[in-house]
Amino acid sequence: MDENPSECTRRSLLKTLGIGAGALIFGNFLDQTASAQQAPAKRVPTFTGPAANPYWNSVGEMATYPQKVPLVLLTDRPVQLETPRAYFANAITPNDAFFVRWHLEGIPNQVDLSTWRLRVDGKVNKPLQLSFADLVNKFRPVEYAAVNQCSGNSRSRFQPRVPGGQWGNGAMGCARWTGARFREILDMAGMKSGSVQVQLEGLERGKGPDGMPSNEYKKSLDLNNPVFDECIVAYAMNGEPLPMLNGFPVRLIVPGFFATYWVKCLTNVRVLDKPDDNFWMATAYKVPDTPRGSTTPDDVKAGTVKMLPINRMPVRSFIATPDGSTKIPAAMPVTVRGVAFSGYGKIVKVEFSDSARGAWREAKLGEDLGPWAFRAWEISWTPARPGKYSIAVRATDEKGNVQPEEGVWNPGGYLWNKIEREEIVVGASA
Ligand SMILES: Nc1nc2c(c(=O)[nH]1)N[C@H]1C(S)=C(S)[C@@H](COP(=O)(O)O)O[C@H]1N2
Ligand SMILES: [Mo]
Repeated sequence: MDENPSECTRRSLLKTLGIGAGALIFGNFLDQTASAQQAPAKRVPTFTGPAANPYWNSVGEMATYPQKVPLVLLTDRPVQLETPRAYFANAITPNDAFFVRWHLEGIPNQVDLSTWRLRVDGKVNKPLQLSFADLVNKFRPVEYAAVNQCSGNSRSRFQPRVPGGQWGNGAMGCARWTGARFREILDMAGMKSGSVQVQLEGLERGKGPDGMPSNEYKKSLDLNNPVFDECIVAYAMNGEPLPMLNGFPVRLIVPGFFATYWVKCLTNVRVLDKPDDNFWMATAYKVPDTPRGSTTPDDVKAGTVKMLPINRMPVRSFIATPDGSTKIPAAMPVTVRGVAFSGYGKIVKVEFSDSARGAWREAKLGEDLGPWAFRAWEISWTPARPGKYSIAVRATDEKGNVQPEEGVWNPGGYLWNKIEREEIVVGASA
């Protein structure tokens, strides 16, 4: 973990934000493009053809939102956008291609930093109101790369199907996050004894999903969970201000944990002396307390399944390329590329196979960006003869967790991590 991001990044960030120059307003530039909430999304034609793989981004429409390249549109109220597959050939996902997911319809499209504050209250000795400049200047900056993955990533694979956004594999991304240690902020406020959780809330309001609350999205973290000391309140993403849609001005980073806790546009931090029982903690984002969080519709109906708040992300790996859109001739080497990650620690091995019955070969791992980041990998593959190949990868993490062949099932559509096979057609040699 890099404790000393270059001063240069910080200085340029403060410059970008106009801090020091007296102009503390940021976000107005969105007015010149479109507001995520008021302007209709610009629609561009879908990519179709051989690249349309049933296991990836098969939703039919692309949309452009402020500060974003065209992304796969799941829903526009609330905004849910998926990152196209090709971006997962690299360990870092660019800000403008990073997926987007909100629960409420009324999301902020600008934030005035001259009045915005991060409030810390509840069971504390000294409530705080920190400005953006306070966060940047009063705390030692911490920087690390970490994967943000939606709990429902790959939900469209579930059989029987479950309600919720029918994501392909693109509800994930990895960025370098820079920010202040959450623990240090809470130490400044001084938590009272008997505190058990810290609740997080962002700036958005408005209608929630059908049957779910409006005007609030609140998540809480256990103070005694070791992840607590790893959390940062991030004010930079890949060395830049966070895009509005990804939580400008600050969001919480909870490395190794699913994104539901990574609260965006964070503005209220409340120390609690009893466990949070709001809908988003007590009802939503719960997983069965069973191996791999898997159960059956019958057991759910019988009401016998004990549920727990979702937490760490199981080990996963993905092939970004080839994706079936380019012709692959036999007897020619192809470089297969992708990423792997685990919420339980560093990736130690990625293996590739080109047949459902075939042996696994070890891929070459790319740069190590730390335990919570995507680990890029690549391998050279030479399909000997024309025909159909079933290609797949599987990753192993430092705890010895390896991706299994079997899927999971739970009512929320969470924790998908099985090995995914893909059919590739190889043509006659050139
Ligand atoms: N304020 C706020 N933060 C939020 C959410 C939200 O609805 N509101 N959704 C969470 C969920 S479920 C996901 S998947 C991630 C999505 O992060 P992204 O939009 O930056 O990709 O944000 C998390 N943080
Ligand atoms: Mo999510």
